[in-house]
Amino acid sequence: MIKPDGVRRGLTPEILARIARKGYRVVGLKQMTISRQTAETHYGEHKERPFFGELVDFITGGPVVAIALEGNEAIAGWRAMMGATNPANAAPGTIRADFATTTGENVTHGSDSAESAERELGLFFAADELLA
Ligand code: RTP
Ligand code: MG
Repeated sequence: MIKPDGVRRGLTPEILARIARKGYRVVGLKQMTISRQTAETHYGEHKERPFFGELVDFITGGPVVAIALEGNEAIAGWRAMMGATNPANAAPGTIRADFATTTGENVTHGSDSAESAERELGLFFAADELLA
């Protein structure tokens, strides 16, 4: 997902270009505004954390671009392309190192396991919005 800060800053084409250059297949692509309820489900694992309210405010605060990617080891590979959660710790050349300065606004999200990818794809896409 391209988070609201990335969309607002006009980074969508840059990020889609990186995905294309990497060689992933985009099987779903949608610009949307996330409801509070969806955001709270999406980030449910963090609901006891002190930053949860801020995180939900942020992710619902403007349109995001939801992207369904397919490719060899795409979950780990996309997380590697994003870099560390805190941009200060992200390796040079990663999206967060190149385009972000704070953990709170770190431009992109990536599912962290096959289980979370399946859950999140179901949250953001209807079956007929995904290519076979
Ligand atoms: P994401 O879920 O957004 O792809 O990021 P991630 O796996 O790298 O990091 P995660 O631990 O899942 O945290 C989710 C998002 O919450 C915000 N966060 N803020 N203030 C803080 O200490 C803090 N820690 C995490 C970040 O925006 C992070 O991407
Ligand atoms: Mg996460």
